[in-house]
Amino acid sequence: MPPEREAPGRLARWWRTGPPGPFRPGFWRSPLRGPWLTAVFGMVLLVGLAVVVVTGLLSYAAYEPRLPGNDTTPGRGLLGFYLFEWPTDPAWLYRVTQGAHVILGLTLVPVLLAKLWSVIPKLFDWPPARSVSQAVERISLVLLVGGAVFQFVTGILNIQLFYVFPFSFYPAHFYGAWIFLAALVVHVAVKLPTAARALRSRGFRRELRTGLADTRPEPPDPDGLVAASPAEPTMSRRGMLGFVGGGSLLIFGLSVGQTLDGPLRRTALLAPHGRVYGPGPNDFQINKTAAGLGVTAADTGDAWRLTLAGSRPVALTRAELLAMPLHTYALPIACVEGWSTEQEWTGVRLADLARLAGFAPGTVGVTATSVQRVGYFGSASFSPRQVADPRSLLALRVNGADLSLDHGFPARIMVPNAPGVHTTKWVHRLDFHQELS
Ligand SMILES: Nc1nc2c(c(=O)[nH]1)N[C@H]1C(S)=C(S)[C@@H](COP(=O)(O)O)O[C@H]1N2
Ligand SMILES: [Mo]
Repeated sequence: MPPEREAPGRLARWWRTGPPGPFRPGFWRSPLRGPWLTAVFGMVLLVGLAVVVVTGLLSYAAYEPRLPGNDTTPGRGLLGFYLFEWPTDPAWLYRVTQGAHVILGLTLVPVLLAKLWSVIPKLFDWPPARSVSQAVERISLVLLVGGAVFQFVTGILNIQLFYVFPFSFYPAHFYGAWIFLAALVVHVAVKLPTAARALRSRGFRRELRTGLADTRPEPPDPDGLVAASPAEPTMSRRGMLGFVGGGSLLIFGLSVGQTLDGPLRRTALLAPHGRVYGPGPNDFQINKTAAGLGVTAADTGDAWRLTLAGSRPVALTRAELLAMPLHTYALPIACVEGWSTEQEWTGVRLADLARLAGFAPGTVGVTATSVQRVGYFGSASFSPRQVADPRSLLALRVNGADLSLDHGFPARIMVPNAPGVHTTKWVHRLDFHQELS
């Protein structure tokens, strides 16, 4: 036979059998893979990720992105449909929602990896598409898996303060969330019946009582998760669930301390924020030091004034501020990175400063600006409701001592339930204004 007639035949055969290795059905041999195991991991992820998604969307609302200068994702468009005025009560709410977002996200990493492991043969399905609907499903899985991996990787890099990605975290994590969420909704709608059937196919308790000797593969399934030629088990399903659950528990235990005050904070070995940061009352965590942001003694020394810009501009020295009525409240700093700490802040009410600038509290928002000249987060805007809350302070002291330079001396914003990023340090200017959106 002439070679030019033989070539298409070989190609056709190659196409039928697929490339060698992971594309061949016999390649994946774990006897534990199967729809039941995948469904168990899937259900844990579904519940956990629902909380991570909701707390993530709440975090965006907490940033009050409709106020001037606050939006880190200016092109949000319709994606801001759910925004609402972020409350000042309870003061600890963002501490809890953002702590849950980050710690639960970390805790789910082993489950996510196990879920991906359990379906990995599907990644090598051959031929690439048997029908149009199957092609669409596979493309949606690229968005689902890609979206999940992207969200976890950017989130974890951000909380580790590794800003190695060539884009800004906030818009990337925000848009990534919506792509992932859309793919997740489609995936759940398509797979829920299969997952429910799979979960009913074996008893969970019974599985927990089954040791290695009695571990058998699940019956062959139409999706081809179950190995065509399974190897001998080296681990029971119980062992697999214990391994993954134990990994999650370990990560939880090594990160939950970042939201606790007191000695247990040191158990947060996975968070780079549990260390000791300065003398006595000012000994609590600092991400950004004054030196790191180029804030000098000249910026914050005797020449420093607080300017109240408004209908009646006023400039105040720190001594004049200290002579005003001072109030003390225990308020948390709750960073988007998940760590938080409650301290006792003393300062002048933002409402009193609004009055001094000629405004009735409740009628004006405020933009606070730092002396800082480089880096992000040098200013933040607050709603009229936030300004009017009696616990909203321009803090001058913490835990009975003057603020240290690294904690924002001479003056720092503290607003109940505001995200940490808005507790602006080294404030030298407050612009009161009526704008709200
Ligand atoms: N001027 C200024 N204030 C700032 C920041 C900043 O970078 N510059 N960081 C904010 C962030 S992100 C948090 S979580 C809190 C606490 O950060 P710290 O640990 O650096 O004090 O301060 C906020 N205040
Ligand atoms: Mo932060």
